[in-house]
Amino acid sequence: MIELFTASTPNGWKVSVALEALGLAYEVRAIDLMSQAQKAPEYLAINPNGRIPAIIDHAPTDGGAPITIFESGAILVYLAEKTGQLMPTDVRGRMACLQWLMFQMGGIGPMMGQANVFFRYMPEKIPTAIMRYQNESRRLFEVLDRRLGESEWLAGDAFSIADIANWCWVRTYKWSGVSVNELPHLRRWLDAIKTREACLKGVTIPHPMPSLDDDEAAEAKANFVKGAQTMVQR
Ligand SMILES: N[C@@H](CCC(=O)N[C@@H](CS)C(=O)NCC(=O)O)C(=O)O
Repeated sequence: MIELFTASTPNGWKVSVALEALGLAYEVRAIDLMSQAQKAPEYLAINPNGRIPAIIDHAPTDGGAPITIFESGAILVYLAEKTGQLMPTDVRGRMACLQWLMFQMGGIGPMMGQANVFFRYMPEKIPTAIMRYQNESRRLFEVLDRRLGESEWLAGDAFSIADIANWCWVRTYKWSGVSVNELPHLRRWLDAIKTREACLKGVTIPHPMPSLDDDEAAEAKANFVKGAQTMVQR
């Protein structure tokens, strides 16, 4: 059994989507980011970086003691290698998969994350900061669009952990105010992934998120933004 320490955010979804896609048994430990549960000593013993996600695999493949892993990209690689799924095994396919995973970890995630913070959460709106992170996110979207114009999936012919990692972030493009207009290949890929059962389920873990587009969810959205504003100023 795998324990998953997570919250309803793109980095958390990456792992719940992968666990769903792989059909692995897991138990969810919801971490309340607003109350700073991620900085509690008992959680820092699991993830010294004080962030979600993290996992503990109580039945690792080496048959040894439970293994604890933090950093969503490392967790995705671990799960793919544990099951022999969602990552090609030939050297070219494996490297294609890892390079698009790293592209998400080092580019899409940090840039969209900062675009969200400056565009939506920070009470002071600093135009140069907003522009910098939105422009960089859009540039990275264009890189993805070109790749997806030549290949059905990021790693090649098959859906992989690289698609999961990038999709969990790119699907939140409205949160960071970045457009996907005139990116037909990216939109084709976004639409293709969102109907997959594992993806639909994975993004409701640990809780379904209020749609940030939905007027009926206006109150939930206002509370969410207020909580996030408090968090980013700590
Ligand atoms: N590089 C890390 C980033 C993890 C991360 O930034 N997680 C966010 C949620 S998406 C978090 O825990 N934020 C809480 C905080 O900043 O205190 C990963 O991919 O696992």
